[in-house]
Amino acid sequence: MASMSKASAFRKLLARPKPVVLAGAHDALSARLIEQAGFDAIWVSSFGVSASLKSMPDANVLTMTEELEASKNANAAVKIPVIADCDNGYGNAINVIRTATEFSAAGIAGISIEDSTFPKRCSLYPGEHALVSLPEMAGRIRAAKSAAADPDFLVIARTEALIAGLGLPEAAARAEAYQKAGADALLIHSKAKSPHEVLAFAKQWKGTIPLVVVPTMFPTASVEELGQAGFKVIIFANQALRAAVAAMRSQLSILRREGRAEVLDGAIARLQDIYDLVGVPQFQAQEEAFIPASKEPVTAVILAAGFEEQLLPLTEDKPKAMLEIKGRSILERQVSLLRASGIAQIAVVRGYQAQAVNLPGVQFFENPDYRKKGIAASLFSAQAALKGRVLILYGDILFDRTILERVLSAASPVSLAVDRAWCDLYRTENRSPAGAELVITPERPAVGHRFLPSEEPIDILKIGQKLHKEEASGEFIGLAGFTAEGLSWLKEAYERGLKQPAEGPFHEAASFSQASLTDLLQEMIAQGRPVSAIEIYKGWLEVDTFEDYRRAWAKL
Ligand code: SPV
Ligand code: MG
Repeated sequence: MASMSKASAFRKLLARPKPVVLAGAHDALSARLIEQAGFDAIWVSSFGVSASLKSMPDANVLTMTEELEASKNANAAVKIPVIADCDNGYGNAINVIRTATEFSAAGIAGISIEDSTFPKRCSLYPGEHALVSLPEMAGRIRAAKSAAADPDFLVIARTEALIAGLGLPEAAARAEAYQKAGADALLIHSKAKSPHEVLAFAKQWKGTIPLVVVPTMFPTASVEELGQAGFKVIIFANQALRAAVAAMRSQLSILRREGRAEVLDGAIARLQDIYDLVGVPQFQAQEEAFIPASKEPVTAVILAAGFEEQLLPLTEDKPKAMLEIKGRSILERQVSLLRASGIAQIAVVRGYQAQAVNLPGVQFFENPDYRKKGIAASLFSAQAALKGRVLILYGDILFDRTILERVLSAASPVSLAVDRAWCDLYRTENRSPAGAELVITPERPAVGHRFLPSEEPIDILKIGQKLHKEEASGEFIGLAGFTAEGLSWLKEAYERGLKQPAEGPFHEAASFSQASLTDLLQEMIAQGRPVSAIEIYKGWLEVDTFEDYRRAWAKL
């Protein structure tokens, strides 16, 4: 069922026995406050919009479209009907046609059109107030009625006869003629200091359309009194704007004098009040409903402390991670790939030739004991970076971005990139790269030159460098993702290792201080923590030997 138009809603208000009470808004926020205060409808005041939008006089200086925009903003912010103050319709009857067409198409409940000449001056300003002739104004009213799309759209005819000093008889004659021309209501405006003029008008009024009044200059008149006198619609046109001006002025002067925002506490709206007013709770609910959860920031920890003899003399003055391949070091390539994948926080653990490891925007940690201590110790020298979601990578690997993306998007607490191509190498050539870190998964896939990785994470049953090769089913490439939970398990494994006797073996390591990352991972598995494999097939390189280095040059 189509919901009732705001024009019909306003007509329903008019059908109630009691007066319909409006307050003037100048924008969306003031309209919302008016609605919250319990007013029946909104008056979008030309006085208020001119003042707030442009800080300009209410004298037809603003355009129809500016008033329309303000009315649309107010209308969109409230459920109650909005009546727009359209001054004189912005010109003659032809202008009025466009005005009525636009405002009714925008869902505004009704407009007020007055009999002032164009350009007008605000009724309340001192000076002369000129009116168009009665027939011309009657033409404006007929024009407005002919143009409205919604048959319930209200055209309020406003006479300024009393404002112009033309007296009650002229006001009465005009009012009667405007009703005949089709007006849906009659606004009799007055700037007398008491309501006597409008009360006298109401008393003589024989018409059938509702009477409208704006008690600005005779503020003692109450809704009750005006209602009893026969007024059906009462508009408090500019009090909201004036309240805002008075509050802003006094609080700003205090703030300027005291120079500390706290002095206004209690006198100004709380932030939560503004959040509620503008719908922050709904906004949050919409975010949850419609925006996929934003990714938690990831910290990458690159382990680049170690020293390996086999690449000497290339690595005489720098660690492997700083080896250049076609103008950029491995580390530079890693960092730019990580950044391209949205990882801003990057930590590098350096040890061997630490002074040669330098890159802007990267946080450095040191493992000066790199000769005696293993990778686990290197990793935990970056303890301060081990927070939230963490990606750990060896400083001597280069890999395809899709591998990184798959590890980053994995939901499992611990996800290791595992290359199934190792199985092919071992089966066909019966060899395994020196120092390869192998894993055992429940199935040993029959791979070959065609391979489709599983989308599901696969349990790793065992990890290490000394696994039985017949049982191994892939190679850990040195890239691992941890959720905060996975990271807490890694820390637990490390803590347990620290507590064990210094001399005893720790999984494959001769002692805990020499433990590798695989030993920590094996400790986690032994404790029943799930460690998953993200299956890949090739797409990465390790620089461990001259042959690797030569291959890296050839491939990149
Ligand atoms: C307005 O609020 O813009 C009005 C009422 O038209 S008055 O300012 O009294 O003219
Ligand atoms: Mg006005």
